[in-house]
Amino acid sequence: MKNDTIASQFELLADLLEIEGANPFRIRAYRSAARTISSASESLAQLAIAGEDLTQFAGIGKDLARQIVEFVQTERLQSLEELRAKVPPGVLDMLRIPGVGPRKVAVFFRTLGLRTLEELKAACEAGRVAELKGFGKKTEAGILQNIDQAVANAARISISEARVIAESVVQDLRQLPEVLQCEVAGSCRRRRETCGDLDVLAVCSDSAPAMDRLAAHPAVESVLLRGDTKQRVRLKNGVEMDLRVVPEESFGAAMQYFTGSKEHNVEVRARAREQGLKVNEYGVYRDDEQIAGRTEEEVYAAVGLPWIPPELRENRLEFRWANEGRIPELVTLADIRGDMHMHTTASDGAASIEQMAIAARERGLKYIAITDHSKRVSMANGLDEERLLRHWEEIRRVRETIDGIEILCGIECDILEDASLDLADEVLAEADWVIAVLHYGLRQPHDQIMQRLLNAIRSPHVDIIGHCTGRIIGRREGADMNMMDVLKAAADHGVMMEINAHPSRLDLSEIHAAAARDLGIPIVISTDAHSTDGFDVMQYGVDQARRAGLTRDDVANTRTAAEFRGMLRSG
Ligand code: DGT
Ligand code: CA
Ligand code: CA
Repeated sequence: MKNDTIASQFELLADLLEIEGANPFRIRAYRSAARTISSASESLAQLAIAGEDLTQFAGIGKDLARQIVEFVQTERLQSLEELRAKVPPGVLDMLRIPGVGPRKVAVFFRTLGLRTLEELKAACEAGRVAELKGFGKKTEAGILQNIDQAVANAARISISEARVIAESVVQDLRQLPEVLQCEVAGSCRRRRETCGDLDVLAVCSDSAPAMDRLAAHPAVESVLLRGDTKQRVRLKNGVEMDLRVVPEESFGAAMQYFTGSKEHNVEVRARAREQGLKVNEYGVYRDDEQIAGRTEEEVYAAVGLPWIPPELRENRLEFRWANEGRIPELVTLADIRGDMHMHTTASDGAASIEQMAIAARERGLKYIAITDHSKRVSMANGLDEERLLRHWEEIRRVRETIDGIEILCGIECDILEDASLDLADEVLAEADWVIAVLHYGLRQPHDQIMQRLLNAIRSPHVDIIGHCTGRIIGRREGADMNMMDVLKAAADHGVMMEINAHPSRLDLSEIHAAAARDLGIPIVISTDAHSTDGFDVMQYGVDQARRAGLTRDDVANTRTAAEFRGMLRSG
């Protein structure tokens, strides 16, 4: 269990307490514990399991230590369950509105008695929020403007959250002797950026134990519907999950059908029809005879198609590739050899250069770039020229002491609002690796954003543009840019493009990553790790690359360190 998972429980506890109107000291204690936990470099779960005294951490007293152990051992927190029972899930959804925190939500819930986003919207429209003490017309208008987005987001979760829950359910169900096969389907299997609900399929000798087991899973809040072959549950995070029990001879057909996408399935069915066949979730049929259905391969083969990786099933290019017999061999996590974007304690990371390098080596990486923030990002303790030069010296020192991994001296350099770079050219010229990024002024007009990106691309020191659009999925739109023009400039100047693997960014999108590949731009998949756990997100970046149809050759950090260095502009 990750520190962030534990920390998020205490953040949620603090939010719920604040909404409840609890003692501010208690709320602050939980928040500070959450911060301590998420920035700890050791695994709290491992310490808890080893029986270590957790009160050694600042801000963690006896009671909190006991709760951490409880959560690590049972995946539940009694205190959290009790609070959840008092606050309706729709009230927590209000926290997803930009600019609305627990203090405001407390007023909506306790003063106005609002229980859902819809009720809050109606209250704003009726002017009741503007009348509240400490609010006003401007706040009310802001909420109204953002609430529809929050309604849309409330219904979808990130791919990382989806995968953790879906895979835990599947592992759990597979333990039952009555469960013969069990897999995740739907958008989660296609690795979309977000999932609206989760779809799980199983073959069972008896479906009742599987349904009981799902109902008892720690992530499940309640059972919404239960039949002989289908159960729908509501999860604690607000999304729903379907468990479908299908006959063994239909498992492949059901996987194919429920993996989707709908658009992909429409085309599969059309192809089947052309051959006088019928496809549904039970199998492929000629007249009334089932000719395939047990495996997906069989289903695709029966309609004259090769098996298509789920990440490509969006009815974009996969059928054309299938016709031409060239479904790409997609890049895999095992192909990745380097990670070119990460932070240390020099800026806002939780681990030292050494700790990051060792953790990267443990994950099998052969090279990394340390890329702390530049000075504009003052709240992340960004580095000015002088500190950066000293930091690089430190990196070179560490380099001498660690075998088996190359460490490049890098920097994540802000592209300032006036389109200049945050650090002097002489210093950037000394770097092994410069990532240029937009952090501030993302809402500037189109022309200014383009000016900034194009200026950075023209700088001879910039190797790559990081998280190009600046979007935060579900929370913040990317900057207003013409991506094709950005990519063309990058191709002209030999600048690479990053797929930022963090599940809240996944920037480039799969569409933009495919466009970059078409222009011959080397793509680098990077974790942007802020701790040693941060390396774990590489898989999500690889999934995004797979959805773009990228092969190992398209991804620069699958190369050896020497090959990678040979691809840099500076040579
Ligand atoms: P989501 O849940 O919005 O993230 O996206 P999906 O793709 O998981 O969609 P979902 O859960 O509604 O359905 C799962 C799959 O089942 C979907 O990708 C294709 C298949 N499916 C569901 N309903 C239909 C339908 O009405 N027609 C067709 N052709 N396929 C469907
Ligand atoms: Ca789904
Ligand atoms: Ca579904």
